[in-house]
Amino acid sequence: MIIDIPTDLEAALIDLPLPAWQLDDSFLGKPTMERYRAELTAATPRFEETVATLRHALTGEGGGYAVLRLGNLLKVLGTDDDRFLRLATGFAAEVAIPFSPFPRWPLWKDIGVKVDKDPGKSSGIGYNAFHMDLVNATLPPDFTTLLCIRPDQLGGGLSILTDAHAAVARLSEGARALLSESAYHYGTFFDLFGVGEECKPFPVLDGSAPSEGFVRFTAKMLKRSPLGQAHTDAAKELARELVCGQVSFMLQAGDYLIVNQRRYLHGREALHSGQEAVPVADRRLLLQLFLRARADGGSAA
Ligand SMILES: O=C(O)CCC(=O)C(=O)O
Ligand SMILES: [Fe+2]
Repeated sequence: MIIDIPTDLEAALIDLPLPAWQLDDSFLGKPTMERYRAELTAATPRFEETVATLRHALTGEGGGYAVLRLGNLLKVLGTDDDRFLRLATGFAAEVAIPFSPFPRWPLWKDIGVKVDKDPGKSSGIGYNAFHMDLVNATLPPDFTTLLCIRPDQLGGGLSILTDAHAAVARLSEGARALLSESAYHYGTFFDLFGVGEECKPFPVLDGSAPSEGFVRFTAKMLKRSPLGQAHTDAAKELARELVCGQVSFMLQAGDYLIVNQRRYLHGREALHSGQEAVPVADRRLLLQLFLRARADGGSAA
């Protein structure tokens, strides 16, 4: 779902003096969240309206992801300082608590374009297959968010999304049974914060009621993790269904994609060929931020 910011809200946000954020153990600090909320809600009643729409798109019936259009704000505020990022952080904090699972990284993590990296991975140039972020943690982030600063100027890198539970519902009984076994593993787990322990091996389906819980899946494990034949086949069946149900769209500069990881999986189409010729400073750039749901599921800062 696409959410535009009403013009009068945009105007009110541009001049808002949000202070630099403070972290508390890798989580956005409570004083920062309270201050951002106070400033944002005082600026205009339209803020709370937009936030209500956003929450509904992410957690309401049939929902699971949203794109908040912040392009005009990006255009006016630029990226020379953090003013634009503070506003995005303010919106994010209304959904859940921003945090960084990588203690040595800043709160917002750069996803640029590296032509010599594994193409299927985060800042690679290839197809980044359907996955959830931090799939091998016992407590993956409830939301993953991607703020587009620059799209691929050559026209590639579409974002792809798919309803994970809908795909599971279309599987055969046999595939579902195999995916419920602790037979899957992916990736390394090193120096992470706020996401629990390493989960290895893990079941893709954890036995919670249909449409609840994570579908702990990454199609990348089909290539990168050795699995038995039956479990591989079941995972391939799921991967096919995920692709059948996919939507894809191009994030524009300033678009802020928020994904509820308990409902949707995400990925990216390959960037357009010819990235080598694009100066690094002009290449696609996303900023990634993770969110942890509040214990009451609500919005109290
Ligand atoms: O490049 C993208 O659009 C998505 C990247 C991604 O999903 C990730 O880094 O986890
Ligand atoms: Fe991802």
